Amino acid sequence: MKITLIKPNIGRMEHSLYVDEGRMEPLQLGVIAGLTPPDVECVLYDDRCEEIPYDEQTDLAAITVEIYNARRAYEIAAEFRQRGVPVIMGGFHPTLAPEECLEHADSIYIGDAEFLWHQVVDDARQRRLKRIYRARPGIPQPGGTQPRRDLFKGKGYLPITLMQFTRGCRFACDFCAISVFFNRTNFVRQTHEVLAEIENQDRKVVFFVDDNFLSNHEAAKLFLRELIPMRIKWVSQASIDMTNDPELMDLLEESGCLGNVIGFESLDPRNLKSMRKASNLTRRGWDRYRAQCEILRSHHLQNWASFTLGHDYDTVETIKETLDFAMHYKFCFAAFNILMPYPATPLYDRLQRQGRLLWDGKWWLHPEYRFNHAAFQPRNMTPDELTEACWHCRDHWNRPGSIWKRMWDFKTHLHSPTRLGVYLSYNPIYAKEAYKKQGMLFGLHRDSIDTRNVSPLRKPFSTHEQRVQPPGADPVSRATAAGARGGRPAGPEAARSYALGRATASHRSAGTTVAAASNPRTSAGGSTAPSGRDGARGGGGN
Ligand code: B12
Ligand code: SF4
Repeated sequence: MKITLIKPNIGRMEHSLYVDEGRMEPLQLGVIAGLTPPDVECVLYDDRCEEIPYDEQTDLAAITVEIYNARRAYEIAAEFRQRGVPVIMGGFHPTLAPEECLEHADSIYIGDAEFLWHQVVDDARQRRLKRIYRARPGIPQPGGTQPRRDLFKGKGYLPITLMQFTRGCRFACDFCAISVFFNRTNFVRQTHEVLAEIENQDRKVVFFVDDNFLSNHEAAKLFLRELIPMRIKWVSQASIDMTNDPELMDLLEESGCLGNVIGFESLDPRNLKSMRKASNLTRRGWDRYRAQCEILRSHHLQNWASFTLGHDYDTVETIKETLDFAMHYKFCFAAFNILMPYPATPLYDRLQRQGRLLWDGKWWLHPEYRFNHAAFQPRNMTPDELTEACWHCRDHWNRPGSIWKRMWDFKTHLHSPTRLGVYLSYNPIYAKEAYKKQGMLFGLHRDSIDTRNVSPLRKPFSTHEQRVQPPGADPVSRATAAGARGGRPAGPEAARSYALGRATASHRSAGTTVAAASNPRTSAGGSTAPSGRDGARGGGGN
């Protein structure tokens, strides 16, 4: 038997496939191949960098699906199914939006592959796949399953090994898909199994892709003590409450930690409270992360600050202040992400109840939705203003002058040649990808997914409305009133700008071009497509 493992791309530039030059190994597919009995042949195709040979013989296509690549995943599934190849989808999106995925696959897999994949393989051998496999989340790779890293060779991934120490997180931030998927639980691997996996690969730089590497401080300390003799350099993702624990901070430094993705999310404690970001609120009182940032710097950590922007107390001005904050602390990287409503999260449910979801409530399926555009009606600005404010931060952050200015920190980037190397090699890559990805469309074919029936949530309206009531007014009536008024007129120039997407320098400086309707099948209004670049990561995590 042969199984074809697929990692879908997010989408396309205006007229061609987007090739992610900062792509990393698709660890989940390596793990699934590692769980597959050796008599079954596994091949891996990564849509981010290569053509998928649909006509090659195979017995099962197994696709890993996240919300951002769902539309593309459905297109890929359709190709296989047309050729009679059964398709199974697994990952975050099938787990959090199973009914939608079932419309596009023969079978869906809920939860972690470790627990029922063997049954999928058996059923596939007998050509009796079930419609749904319901597995649980749990300790990753129990028994020391080794990912099939040989499948990653020759695909041009960044030279960094992806690995897991834990999965899940104990916190419950209201926008976070992790918290829902893992039900606020953090699952920790056996230390000796992780150490064996480090020994089994040949790189000295590891990215622990944990949702919150430091969710459990005591487990992390035990692991870090054992990690010190391995003499590797590593990065991960972790919550900022690490700075409350001096012993943990020392161990991070001693074990070779170069830095972590940290969810700062917001500089306004009212936002942090309303999103339930417990990890970021200290009893010491609010000092805009000053104490935490100094502790991080004193351990020479090169952090990747991640912000979610568009919370209810945010304004255009406070969003722009986030850029000043990030520049002040000279973070290694920063992601200025628009707050995104992911299905099954408390944030999504709240915005849905309040009638504030845009793009028919399913932005990830909408043929006109573009990467890094607002997908809900913010409280204190229009969706376009939110999109543009985030673009402003992202654009300024990724400019060469910014990279140059931020480099001058002797406690972090200039503390050692390795750190400077990381700073100088990865900043240009991420900046380039950020500019490329901004405003990208999802999927390759505009009409491949029929969105007429995917809108149980609300009638579409333009994303272009102006603020119509003062902050704090009922968002439902505000959004509806704004929708009824429609947006700025969309003329031929607007249509052209939209077709061009982001691309031009004048778009970058103007920040705004008028775009097409929120749903071309049902509306003729306009929306805004700012040009620009993307801030790499975020939308939940740590
Ligand atoms: C590392 C990581 C990244 C890396 C990239 C890694 C890579 N290889 O390319 C970076 C930092 C670049 C990144 C970027 C982004 N990421 Co990311 N990322 C992660 C993270 C933390 C870990 C992924 C991982 O490798 N995990 C280890 C593997 C083994 O676990 P897994 O993927 O969950 O797979 C297991 C199960 O889900 C299941 N499974 C998965 N697929 C399949 C398929 C089949 C057939 C079966 C049976 C089972 C199965 O079994 C696997 C083994 O247990 C996840 C969170 C998470 N826990 O997965 C977020 C996550 C996937 N990312 C997310 C997002 C939003 C993004 C960005 C869009 C952020 C942004 N705004 O730019 C970008 C773009 C992603 C893209 N598609 O290009 C979201 C997706 C939300 C959602 N609802 O789908 C997640 C869930 C984080 C979150 N907090 O919500 N990301
Ligand atoms: S955002 Fe981070 S800290 Fe909050 S629940 Fe998600 S992973 Fe945990």
